[in-house]
Amino acid sequence: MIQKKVCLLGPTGVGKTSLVRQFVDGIFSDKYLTTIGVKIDKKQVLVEDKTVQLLIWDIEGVDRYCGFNPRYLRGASAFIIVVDHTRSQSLLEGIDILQSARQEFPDTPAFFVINKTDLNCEWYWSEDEVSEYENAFTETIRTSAKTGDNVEFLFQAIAKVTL
Ligand SMILES: Nc1nc2c(ncn2[C@@H]2O[C@H](COP(=O)(O)OP(=O)(O)OP(=O)(O)O)[C@@H](O)[C@H]2O)c(=O)[nH]1
Ligand SMILES: [Mg+2]
Repeated sequence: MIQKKVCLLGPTGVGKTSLVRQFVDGIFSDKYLTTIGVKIDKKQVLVEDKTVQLLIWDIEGVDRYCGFNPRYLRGASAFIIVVDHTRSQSLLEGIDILQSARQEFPDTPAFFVINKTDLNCEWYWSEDEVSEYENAFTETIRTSAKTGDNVEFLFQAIAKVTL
């Protein structure tokens, strides 16, 4: 079977772990337990008659004080950079994270995931702002780990680019 490593990266608390839980176990919790280090999950997806085993590396959130360990990204077939659409600052942080990853891995496909779309917020980014940033990414997908909206679609799209 084909195995592909994909890495989830992003600021803290944007919903990386929740996206994995929703995709792998079909569950969502409102509780917030921050990830320390990295947690690896597996799930098989079917892409055009091929079974791909995704090894999903859920990496601890990046914040002002603490970057991410670039060694975690080694051998990844794709990156997923997650941001929170209710926190406009997280978009800028997401771009910084992409740039750091790109320094060492310039050619790895990177998906831009705008999560928590089930929540309303007063600080919606303008479409112009977002599209300016989107250009840096392979694809942009809006998700909700809570409702499950687009979660399956995201990992299917990821599996597809890794082949
Ligand atoms: N409403 C809503 N809440 C979400 C969603 N995704 C995550 N959350 C909540 O946001 C909080 C943080 O979620 P996590 O999945 O732990 O975030 P994380 O990015 O893994 O955080 P770190 O491991 O600290 O980097 C939790 O309270 C989740 O319940 C979503 O799509 N919608
Ligand atoms: Mg986490």
